[in-house]
Amino acid sequence: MDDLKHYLEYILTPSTPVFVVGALIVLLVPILVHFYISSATPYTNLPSILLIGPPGAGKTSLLTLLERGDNAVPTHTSQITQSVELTVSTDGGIQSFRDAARDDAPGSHKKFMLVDTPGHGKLRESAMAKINANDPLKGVVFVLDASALDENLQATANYLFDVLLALQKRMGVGKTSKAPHAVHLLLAANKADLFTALPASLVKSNLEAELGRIRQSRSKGLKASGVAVGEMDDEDNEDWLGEYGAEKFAFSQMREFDVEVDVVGGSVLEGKVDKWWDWISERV
Ligand SMILES: Nc1nc2c(ncn2[C@@H]2O[C@H](COP(=O)(O)OP(=O)(O)OP(=O)(O)O)[C@@H](O)[C@H]2O)c(=O)[nH]1
Ligand SMILES: [Mg+2]
Repeated sequence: MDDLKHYLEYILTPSTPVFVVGALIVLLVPILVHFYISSATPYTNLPSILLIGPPGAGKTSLLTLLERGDNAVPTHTSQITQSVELTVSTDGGIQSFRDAARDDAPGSHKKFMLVDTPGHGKLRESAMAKINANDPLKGVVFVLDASALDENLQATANYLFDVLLALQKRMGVGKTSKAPHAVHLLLAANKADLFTALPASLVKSNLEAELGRIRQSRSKGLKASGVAVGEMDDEDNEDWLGEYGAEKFAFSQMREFDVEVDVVGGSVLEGKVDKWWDWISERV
C-alpha cells in the first residue's frame, strides 16, 4: 500500500522524467494506432478499376449510378480522386449493376474498388499515376461524351493517347523484370441518349484517325529535335504508340502490348450501363 502511495506521489509530482514519458506517450500512441489500422485494412489489396477521361464526360455520374443505383444525382466538376467499394457476382449468375453496392448479395461474389478521377487537365497527374501504381489495376474505363465528340475530338484523343501510351510503357517494362498483368481499356461512349451522339463504330474510327494524326505530329517533334526515323533508338521507339512505323493507327495495334481496347456505347442518364458493368465484372 505504501509502495502504491509513493508511486502515485511520484508520477503526480511535476518532474522532468514524468513530463518526458508523458509527452512520449501522447505523441507515439496515435502514430502507432495509425500504423496498426492502416496495415490491417484490407482495402489496399482490392483489385481496382480506374475511371478516366475528359471533364464532363460522366465519370462521377457513372460512379454514383453504380454505387447508389440512382442516375439523377447532380454532380460537380471533380477536384479529387474518389473510390468506392463495389461487389460483382463471380458464379456466373446474372447480376445487375443495381446490386453493386450490396455485399450481402446471394452466391459468391468479389469486391473491387472503382476509382473516379478528375478530368481537368491540371488535375490529371494523380489519375495517370494510378496507371503505374502497384495496386492491382484490373481495367481502365475511359469515359467520353459521344454527343460532343466532334468539338472535343482533339482534346479527348490527346488524353486517350497519354493513357494508351502509359499502358503500353507499363507492359514494356515487363520485358526485363516480372511481366505485369495485362490491363484492358474500355472506351465508354456515354450520353447515347442525346440525338447528336455518335454510334460506337464512329467514335472508334474518329478516335483512331485522330490518334494517328497525334502520333505523326509527336514523332515530327522527335525528328525536329535532330533524330531521323531510321536512326531512332529504342528510347524514341518507346514514345511511339502502337505498331512502330505504321502509317495508320488502329486500336488493334495495342494487342501487341497486351492492351485490348473495346468501344461500347451507353448512357448513364438512361441507366444503360449494363454492357459496361459486364465488361468490368469480367475484369475484376
Ligand atoms: N444527357 C446525358 N448527360 C449526362 C450523362 N451522363 C452524365 N451526364 C451529365 O454530364 C455532366 C457531367 O457529368 P460528370 O459525371 O460530373 O462528369 P465527369 O466526367 O465526372 O467530369 P469531371 O469531374 O469534370 O472530370 C452532368 O451534368 C451529368 O448530368 C448521360 O448519359 N446523358
Ligand atoms: Mg467527376
